[in-house]
Amino acid sequence: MQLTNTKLKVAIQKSGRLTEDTVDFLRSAGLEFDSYGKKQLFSICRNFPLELLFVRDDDIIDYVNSGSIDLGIVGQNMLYEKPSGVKKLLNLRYSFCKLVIGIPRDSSINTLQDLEGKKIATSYPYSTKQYFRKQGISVDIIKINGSLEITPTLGIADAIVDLMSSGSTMKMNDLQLLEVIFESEAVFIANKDMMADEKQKKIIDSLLMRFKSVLSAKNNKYVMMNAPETSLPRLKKLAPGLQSPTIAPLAQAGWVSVQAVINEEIFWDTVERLKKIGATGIIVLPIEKMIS
Ligand code: PRT
Ligand code: ZN
Repeated sequence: MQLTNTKLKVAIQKSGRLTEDTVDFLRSAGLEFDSYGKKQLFSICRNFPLELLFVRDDDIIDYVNSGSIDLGIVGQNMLYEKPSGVKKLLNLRYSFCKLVIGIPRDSSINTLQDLEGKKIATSYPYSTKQYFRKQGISVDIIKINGSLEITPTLGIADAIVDLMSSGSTMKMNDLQLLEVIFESEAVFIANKDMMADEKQKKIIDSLLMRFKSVLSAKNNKYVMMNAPETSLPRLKKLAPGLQSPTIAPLAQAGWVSVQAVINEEIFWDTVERLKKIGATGIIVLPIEKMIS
């Protein structure tokens, strides 16, 4: 894209669980910027009108909401916890986690209703309050900033509401899952007034196009194979799995070469079906970008 005078600022987490995947994601979208050291607060994109600001994840929504930073990448959990006017532009398909209710394995609590009048430790007081209010269960919420998982053992709380990804922290602390409150992943957000300015909108649209092309590339594989000509009718029936296949004759009579894109979700299923109808020499390639 042509460099313009308009430059947008995007806030990303300085150092934490989102950082590495976010930097990788931005780089895979073709953005060139220097790696940053612990003390560095920002980095300027060399090939796109963008400035990256490295901040604590808790502050990203506030900065973007106030307009002091135009864009941000943050966990959706933060959007739920801090209701604001910021606009979610895109789910980024990494940093998956869930906000869950965890209870001690040996606890007498078996259902949500058993939590009535109980103490719940959490770093997500707003989401927790909303959830229990909706369920019509009254609980005592204790805001704790770290190491929630030890609060039941210390007798500070009867249950916790915390983020979980692999589940190993809960397991190691003899906690078990009672309920999932919501699911979360990294999201791309913008100040609500961003799209009103033509120049800014153009930059955001261009970024969104890059981001979407990275996401669809991740979601698809490119396959090449040889198949007997007689299998073509059945191969075409696989068409929903094979996006717009290219079919060309091979030098060997009665055989064709097929090239197609297969969606990751139905990849193995489709490959098995292809083998059943006689496809051989199946080669699978990753796709770097997919622009529609
Ligand atoms: O310093 P700063 O304030 O920027 O960072 P932070 O320490 O507050 O946040 P950080 O880096 O821990 O998390 C940033 C974001 O990563 C979160 O807002 C989520 O969107 C996302 N994320 C994804 C997670 C997890 N997975 C996660 N598992 N954030 C936290 N956890 C914690 C959870 O709280 C628990 O302590 O990891 C532990 C559980 O992990 P498992 O794998 O054992 O289940
Ligand atoms: Zn934080």
